[in-house]
Amino acid sequence: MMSKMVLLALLWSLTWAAAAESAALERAWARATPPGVTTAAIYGVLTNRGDRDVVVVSMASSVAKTTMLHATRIEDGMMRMAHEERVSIAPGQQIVMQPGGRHLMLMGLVRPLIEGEEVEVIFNLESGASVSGLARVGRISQTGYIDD
Ligand SMILES: [Cu+2]
Repeated sequence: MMSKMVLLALLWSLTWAAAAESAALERAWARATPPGVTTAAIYGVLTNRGDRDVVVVSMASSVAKTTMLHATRIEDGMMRMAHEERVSIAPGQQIVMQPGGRHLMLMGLVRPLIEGEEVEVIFNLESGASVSGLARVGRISQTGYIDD
């Protein structure tokens, strides 16, 4: 009787986890960083695969003290970056992070990003769930995601 209840609880939690896991980070990449550089950007596509809005409220990465979403705008001919605190993605929609546009800004790198490695990024959602993904680190001169 007890084990049946535990099993039911486990099944319920698995179902809940599957329903919450409704977004995915794909084609994520970053450039390797030269020694001494303390900031980096991660690019990629975050897609809402679920049937309700996904609201991203914060990000984290083990390689940086601070990770946040930045938008890039041109103001008076100057490129400026603005922190986006809360981003809502409707079902089937995505946010595209690419050079010159939105990006994940890593500040206070705890170590350089090394070409060939993968860096984990975590998106914390308003629901309390989180989505993690891996960004491939390419050359310092890389301009986009490189397929296998
Ligand atoms: Cu930035």
